[in-house]
Amino acid sequence: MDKNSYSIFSRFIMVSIGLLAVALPFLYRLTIGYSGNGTSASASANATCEQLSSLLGAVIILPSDAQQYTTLSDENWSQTAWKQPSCIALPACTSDLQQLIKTLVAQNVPFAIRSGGHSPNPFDANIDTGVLIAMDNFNTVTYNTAQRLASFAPGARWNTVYTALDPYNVTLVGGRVMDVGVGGLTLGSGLSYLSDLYGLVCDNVVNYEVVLADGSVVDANSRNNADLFWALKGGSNNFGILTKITTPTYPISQVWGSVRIFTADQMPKVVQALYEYQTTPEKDLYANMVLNLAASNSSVILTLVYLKPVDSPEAFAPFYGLTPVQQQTGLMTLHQLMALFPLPALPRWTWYTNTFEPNSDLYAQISSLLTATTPEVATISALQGGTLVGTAQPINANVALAGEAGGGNTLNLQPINQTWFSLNAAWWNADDDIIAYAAIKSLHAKIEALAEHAAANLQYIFMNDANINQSVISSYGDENVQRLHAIQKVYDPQLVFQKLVTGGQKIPA
Ligand SMILES: Cc1cc2nc3c(=O)[nH]c(=O)nc-3n(C[C@H](O)[C@H](O)[C@H](O)COP(=O)(O)OP(=O)(O)OC[C@H]3O[C@@H](n4cnc5c(N)ncnc54)[C@H](O)[C@@H]3O)c2cc1C
Ligand SMILES: *[C@@H]1O[C@H](CO)[C@@H](O)[C@H](O)[C@H]1NC(C)=O
Ligand SMILES: *[C@@H]1O[C@H](CO)[C@@H](O)[C@H](O)[C@H]1NC(C)=O
Ligand SMILES: *[C@@H]1O[C@H](CO)[C@@H](O)[C@H](O)[C@H]1NC(C)=O
Ligand SMILES: *[C@@H]1O[C@H](CO)[C@@H](O)[C@H](O)[C@H]1NC(C)=O
Ligand SMILES: *[C@@H]1O[C@H](CO)[C@@H](O)[C@H](O)[C@H]1NC(C)=O
Ligand SMILES: CC(=O)N[C@H]1CO[C@H](CO)[C@@H](O)[C@@H]1O
Repeated sequence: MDKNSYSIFSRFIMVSIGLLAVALPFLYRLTIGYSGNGTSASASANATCEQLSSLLGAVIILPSDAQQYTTLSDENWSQTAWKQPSCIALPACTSDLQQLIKTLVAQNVPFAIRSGGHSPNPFDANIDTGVLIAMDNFNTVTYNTAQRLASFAPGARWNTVYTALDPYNVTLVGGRVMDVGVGGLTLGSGLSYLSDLYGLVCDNVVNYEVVLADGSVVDANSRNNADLFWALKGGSNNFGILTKITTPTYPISQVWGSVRIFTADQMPKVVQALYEYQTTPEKDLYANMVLNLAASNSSVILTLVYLKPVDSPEAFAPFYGLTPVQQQTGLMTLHQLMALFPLPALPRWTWYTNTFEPNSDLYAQISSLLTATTPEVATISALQGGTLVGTAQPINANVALAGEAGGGNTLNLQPINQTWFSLNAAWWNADDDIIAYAAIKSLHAKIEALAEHAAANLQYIFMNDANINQSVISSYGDENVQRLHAIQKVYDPQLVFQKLVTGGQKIPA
C-alpha cells in the first residue's frame, strides 16, 4: 500500500462509521453532583494537597495553577471522566510515588490513579474530592535486544511502545488502538491482535514493578512475589501503583490487513460469516478480526488482520463471498495497520460488555436487535452526535490455554471459543448522559437475555470494555475472589487500595 492509500483507508473508516474528527473539546463540564464526604473531606484533601505541595514542589498541581490543572484534569478520551480533583500529582519517579502514598495513607485521603485515561467510566481514573495521581511522566520504553524483552511505563501510549520497537522489526502483545494507555489496558487483562496466538496482554508480562501501600517498590514475577504477580493479571488498581511492565517481543512485522464496509442490510450475512470463521476446525491463530456493527449509522465495518505477509488468507474465507460497499486491503507493518484506525472523536462515551459462545441463532438475533427500529437504538440515534456501535471480538479457546501456559491469571477464563461483545455509545451533550446511560443499559440487558435464552452466556466479564455497574471481579469466580482477598491482606493489610482508591473495579466482599 502506498502512502496515498493509507489516507484513503483511514478516511473510509472515519466517514463510514461517521465518527467525525470534530475539533474537541467543547468546554462542557459535568456539574459536580458528587461532593465526596462533604466539607470536612474536602478541607482535609485540600490541606493534604498543600502539604504535598511543600513536600514535592512542582509534582503537585493545585487548582490555583488553573491552566495546567484544567489541562490535566480534563486529559481524557471521554468527557464523562473529567473531574475536579483537590489537586493533581504528576510524579516523575518512584520516589515521588513513595512520598505521595505515604502522605495519602497517613492523612487518609482518597485518590485516583490514571495512566492513559481511556476508561469512560466517570470515576475509574479520576476523582472529585481527593488527589489524582496522573502517570503521564512514566512513559519511557526500553528494549533489551539480547533478551528480546521490552520494558515500558504505564503512562506511555501504545503508539510510543510500538514506535520504540519498530527499528527492531518486533512487536509485542499490546493494545490495538494507538492512543490508549498501557497501564489500565494491561491491568484489566488486555486484548491484542496477538491474543489468539499468545494470550492476553497480562499473560505475557514477565515482570511488574509496583509501589505498594507501605511505600515500598517491589518486582512481581514468577519467582519473586509470585502471588502478587498472579493478582496483578486482572486485578486492576487493587494492589499497588504500577510503574513498569516487562514483556517478551515477537518477530512479527509485515502483516496483511483489510477493512471492509457493508451496508446495514448485510449485517445478518456478516454475522453468519463470523460464526463460520469462529467454528471452522483448527482456526488459524495468526488470523484476528474485529466486527463493528454501527447500528445508529447504518454500517458494518469488518477489520481483518493476518499476522504474516500473506494475501487473502484462507482463515477469512467465510467473509470473501460477501460484497462490501468499500474496502481497502494491503500488506504493511502491524504498527502501520493499527495506526490507520483513528480514535473516534465524539466527546462523551459509555459501554457495556457481554461474553457468550459462538451461536448462529444468537448472532442473527443480535443482528435484528441492532437496527434503527429498536427503541434503544432510536433513542441514542436521536441524541446530538448519538452513535451506537456493537463490537464483536472473537476469542479462541487458545487465549485461555496460552494464559495457563504463562502461569495463569485471575480471570478464570474457560478454554472454549467465545465472543467478547461490547456495546459502545457516544453522544455530544452532558444533558443527555442519563438518557444514553439508560438506553445502553437496557440494550445490554436484552443481549444478556438473548444469550441466556440461547444457553450461550458465559460468566466472564471483560474489564476493559465493562461498565462500572458490571461486577467484573465477581465474574472471576468465588475461588479467585477469595485468593485475591488473601493476597491483598499480605501486600496491603490496611486495604489502602480497596478503600482510598475508590474508583474502578474493586474486589467484591
Ligand atoms: C478507542 C479505544 C480502544 C481500545 N482498545 C482496546 C484494546 O485493543 N484492547 C483492550 O484490552 N482494551 C482496549 N480498550 C479499553 C482500554 O483497555 C480501557 O479503557 C483501559 O482502561 C485503558 O487504559 P488507560 O491506561 O488508558 O486507562 P485509565 O482510564 O487511565 O485507567 C483505567 C483503570 O486502570 C487503573 N490504572 C491505570 N493505571 C494504573 C497504574 N499505573 N497503577 C494502578 N492502577 C492503574 C485506573 O485506576 C483505572 O481504574 C480501548 C479503549 C478505547 C477508548
Ligand atoms: C478546597 O479547594 C477547592 C479549590 O481550591 C475549593 O473550591 C473548596 O471550597 C475547598 N474546600 C474547602 C472545604 O475549603
Ligand atoms: C527491519 O526490516 C527492514 C525491512 O524489511 C530491514 O531493512 C531492516 O534491516 C530490518 N531491521 C532489523 C534490525 O532487522
Ligand atoms: C474452538 O474452535 C476451533 C475452530 O476455530 C476448533 O477447532 C476447536 O475445537 C474449538 N475448541 C473448543 C475447545 O471448543
Ligand atoms: C451517527 O448517526 C446518528 C444518527 O443516527 C447521527 O446523529 C450521528 O451524528 C452519527 N455519528 C456521527 C459521529 O456522525
Ligand atoms: C451506574 O448505575 C447508577 C445507578 O443506577 C447510575 O446512576 C449510573 O449512571 C450508572 N453509571 C454508568 C456509567 O452507566
Ligand atoms: C477528548 C480529549 O480531550 N482527548 C484528549 C485526551 O488526552 C490526550 C493526551 O493529552 C489528548 O491528545 C486528547 O486530545
